[in-house]
Amino acid sequence: SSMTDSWTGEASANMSLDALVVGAGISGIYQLHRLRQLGLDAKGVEAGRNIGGTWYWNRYPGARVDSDAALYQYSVEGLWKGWQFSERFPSREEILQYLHYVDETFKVSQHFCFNTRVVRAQFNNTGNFWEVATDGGLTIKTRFLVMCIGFASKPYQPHFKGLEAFEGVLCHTARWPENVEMAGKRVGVIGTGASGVQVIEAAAKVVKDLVVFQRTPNLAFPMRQSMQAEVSRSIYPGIFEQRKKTFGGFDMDFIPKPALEGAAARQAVFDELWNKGGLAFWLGAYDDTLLDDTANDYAYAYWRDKVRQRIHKVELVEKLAPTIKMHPFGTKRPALEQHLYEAFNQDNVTLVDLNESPIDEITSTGVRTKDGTEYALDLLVMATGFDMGTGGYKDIEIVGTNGAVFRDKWANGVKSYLGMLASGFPNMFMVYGPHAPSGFTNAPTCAELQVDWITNCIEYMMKNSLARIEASNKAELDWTQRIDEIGARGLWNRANSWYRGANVPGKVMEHMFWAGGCPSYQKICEEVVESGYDGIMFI
Ligand code: N01
Repeated sequence: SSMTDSWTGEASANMSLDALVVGAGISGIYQLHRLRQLGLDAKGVEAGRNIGGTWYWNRYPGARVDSDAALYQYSVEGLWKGWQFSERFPSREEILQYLHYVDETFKVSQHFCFNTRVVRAQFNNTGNFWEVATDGGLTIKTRFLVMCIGFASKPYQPHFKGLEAFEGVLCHTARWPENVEMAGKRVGVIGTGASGVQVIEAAAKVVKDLVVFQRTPNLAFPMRQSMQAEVSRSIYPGIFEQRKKTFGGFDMDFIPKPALEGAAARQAVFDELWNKGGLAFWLGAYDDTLLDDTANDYAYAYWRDKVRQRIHKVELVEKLAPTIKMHPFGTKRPALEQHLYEAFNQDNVTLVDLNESPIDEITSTGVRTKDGTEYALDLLVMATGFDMGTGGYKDIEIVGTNGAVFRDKWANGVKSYLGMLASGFPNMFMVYGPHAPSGFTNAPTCAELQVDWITNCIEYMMKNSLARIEASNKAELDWTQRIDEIGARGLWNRANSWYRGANVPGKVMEHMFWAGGCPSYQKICEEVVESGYDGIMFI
């Protein structure tokens, strides 16, 4: 599975593929495997130098997953039977090892052209194929174009005044250079999302000084990391079944009771969820937590009081765990922490509250805030997240029927059918992107759900000699409206989260993902097939 024996894109000028997969992450690996299994002439392109997607790019120290290991893998029998993660929440390095292990079976990396970015794709309206151009000058004709670029492929970095003047090392968590070490350095971190939390924990152990620039505290949960003994293989089929039946595609689900059930019972339930660790306190909580403000307050108060016990610098208590929640609990994707609050207790760690004193300017030597304080830094880490959902798509010039450009189609908001198809852009599929459960679940769960659907759809087309698939305008409008309605049900609207595009200034504020849970999403996708592909036009 090394890149040396991979497809290099030769002879692509005359190449006519059945399918081209864009992206060699968790969905792209599985998608290419499934299409080749069908006997299609399918290949892939990937901007990175190797497989891994998110796990290839996000090489900041401390990167690890927030799903239990058993859930964070493909449910393919031949794979899980032979693999064992060493930790409950595996590290980036071990996930990459896993993906290379997968590749020994799927053998897809040899069909990916690495170090190659798709810059343009134009649909040929009479021939019903895509003509794809890459940054390296390849052109590839393909019947189907399957976008497996995920929802976090485009990093977001705010434009601070003076950024180019900084003489130290500047790096985004998702573009960490290979030779940058934090040990002994003066390190600044802007952003306290999941990436920020992990890099802060890793930095606090080794740096000389750490300065964290915080705008919003992370309502993080204890990860409760542990080494994993050999897991009995007999539990896996059950776990994968459960994954299909729960909101987030995890092995837990909301408690079908209101949090108002009574203080004593609630305390016991909260204690249990808290002790379980991981995302249990979120996806295993009372089912009104994300819908009802009072229920939400109970969860927040429990979290706040737990966390406060660990904060020893009095001046940080209100900043890290405020008395009153600043947004409803759980309406931003929670991060998992291992020793975040202990890190803030260290003498060499400083928290700068950007609400009190925003960043005024980046200087040649560090960061200056509005109150005039200068923080001297050797390394400035941007843990500022991603242009979620749409960013990766907008970077590519995708031209559909009648010259329509995809980024224009989405300029005023995402429009799709099932998050997989778009009207005006025939024969293009999207995996793990906007309008799907993506942001609420994890990659293997969502990828399997969508990739299996897409593969079955393409198989159906082959069997029926169909050359072209396209979502109808009406189906797309209905789906988009449904995404909005379901998003509007909960407390989501009250948080400036990437779920709603709020993290990137100027971006359309909208519900970007299907907030109805994995089972309902899967059911709808199945019903579409059973109805004879309702809302979809074939030629
Ligand atoms: O990005 P984020 P992320 N000035 O958008 C701050 C997955 N993931 O890379 O909250 C100052 O969450 C911003 O502040 P605020 C996971 O799904 C998973 O951390 O907007 N600060 C925020 O604190 C996750 O949710 C794992 O006020 C600015 C931070 O930057 C998703 O990826 C690990 C700013 C961005 O946080 C994204 O996480 C890592 C500005 N101008 C990622 N602009 C695990 O599995 C933004 N910020 C554990």
